Amino acid sequence: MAMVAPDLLAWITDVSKVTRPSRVVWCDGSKTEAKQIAAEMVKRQELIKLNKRVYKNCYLFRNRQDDVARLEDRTLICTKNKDDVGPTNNWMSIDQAKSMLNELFDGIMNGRTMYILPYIMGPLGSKYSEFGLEVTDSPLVVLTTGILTRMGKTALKTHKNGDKFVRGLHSIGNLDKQNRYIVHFPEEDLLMSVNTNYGGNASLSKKPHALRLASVQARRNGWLAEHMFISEIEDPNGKRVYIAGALSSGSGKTNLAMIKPPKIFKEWKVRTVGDDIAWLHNHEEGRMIGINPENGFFGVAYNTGIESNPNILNCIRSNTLFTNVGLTKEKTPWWEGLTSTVPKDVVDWTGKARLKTTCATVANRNSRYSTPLSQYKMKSVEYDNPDGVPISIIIFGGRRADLVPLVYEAYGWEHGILMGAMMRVETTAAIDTKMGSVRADPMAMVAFCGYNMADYFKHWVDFYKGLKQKPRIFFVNWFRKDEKGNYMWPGFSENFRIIKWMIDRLTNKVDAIATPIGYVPKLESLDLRGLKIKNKTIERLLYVNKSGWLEELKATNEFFAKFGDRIPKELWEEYHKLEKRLKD
Ligand code: SAT
Ligand code: MN
Repeated sequence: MAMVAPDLLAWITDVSKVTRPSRVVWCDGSKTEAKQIAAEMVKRQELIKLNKRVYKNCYLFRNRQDDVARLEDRTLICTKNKDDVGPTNNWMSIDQAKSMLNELFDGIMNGRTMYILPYIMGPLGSKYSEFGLEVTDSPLVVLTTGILTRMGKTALKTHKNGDKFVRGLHSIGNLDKQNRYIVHFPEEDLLMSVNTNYGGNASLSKKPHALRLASVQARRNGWLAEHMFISEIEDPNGKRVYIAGALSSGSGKTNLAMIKPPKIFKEWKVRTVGDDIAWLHNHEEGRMIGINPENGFFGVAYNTGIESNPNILNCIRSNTLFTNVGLTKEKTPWWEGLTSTVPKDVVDWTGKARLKTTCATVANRNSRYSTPLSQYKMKSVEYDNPDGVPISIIIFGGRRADLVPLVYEAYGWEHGILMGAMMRVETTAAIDTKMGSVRADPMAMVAFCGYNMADYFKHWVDFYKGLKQKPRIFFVNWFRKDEKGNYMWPGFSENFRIIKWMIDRLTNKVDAIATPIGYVPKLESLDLRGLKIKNKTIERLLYVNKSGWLEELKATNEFFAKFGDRIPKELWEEYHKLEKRLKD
């Protein structure tokens, strides 16, 4: 490839000396290139081409069975001072990590092709965007990065010799789980991942760059890198509001970003700017501005269907790469929720026939689709706007079977930040760990904040303080269950009613009730037309259980205690105010 800046070449030379690939390919990001790489994979039986009549230019990839989710205990952050990463991250000294990795990467690409992927996170020509270079021996990563980022020639041109850039080195290795590591060196913008091939572990532009490294840079430079979707809501008069929401992985963040309002709101439009990551800045005029650094969606396929996300179904009918879903006889992808009955003769995500399998589900619970944002019909045109969009509402939320109301609103921004910092949620299939246990996941960032979370909370406080127009902060929980274990709120499209309530709150159109934990909607202020739900159920969904919340505060106290005296005083003040309200 012509015109490669000397600093990029120098790094590639260094990396090649260690990994010793047999072939080096600079990726140009073209369709032809992706097709050719896919064709080679199909020939090697690493990839399955799907039925082109119904899934045009779509493929299925099966990850190895022990490599289908992020691996948190093998995710390391290496810094000079251990305290800088804090108790929620795994630290290793830079020297120890480098000597371990040098050994693991030694000759690792022997006999393989090394692909070089220049990419930018964020719209072309945006001052908020960042350039990175991932080196990988995984053709899967090439295809995924091609869909999820702006990758190739155009990206390469934006880099000038001497400018900072993020360096990512990845190898599938032999997928040895004992030696599987995802390692971050935030002080030198360096990422290394080995013996991995699953999405967030191997595609370094996504969580490793756009969140873990970016969060560190963001703190240094006065912005925020967040695990948030961004959506554009247009009311019947054409007025647009942008909301950003942090929900833990596997809690319906993508579905919420793409929500289709129920019939009675058909004059409202929801368009998507991003579904997973938001970079938030303080604009010169004091508004919060957000961009989506990505260029595609890496959504959970399992349980995605006409009810949970009707909008995405068309989008994933072309140019989409599926991972770990089932395969029908007609060579179409299948997962639970796509249709109501399991197709006869379907092969499960491990490649086995239904009758012979030991898998409980046809698709893996963390099966995914990678699909280009540009072809999503309900995208906001602003997703590609270098200036970003102004954010008016921040949402936090996660999966909780009890305690946390359907929605509540912060009394003020400091209180809102505490709400995010106190967030505790049930774990999901997105991480390689026990599902369903409750853990602290502040701002849905516990797995993605690249530095000490106490400092992160302080940074949130400082950032918000600097905003002249402060977005209001809300908390949602779509996942409350009754005694029988049934969901009490219908969720999906109906969640739009809650979004609408938030928007009405901005203009003080609707009333709320002050409770110890924040404002909850007055029953009459929720637009429930056309929804069959008992008032009693809504009341229960909005009920604030004081003793339960005092228990929750204890858990937060224990969590905060892990950070010693580093938790900012603003949060403690809010904490004590909340405690007092609960005890009164
Ligand atoms: O981390 S991934 O990007 O693979 C998916 C997620 O957990 O959000
Ligand atoms: Mn995510």
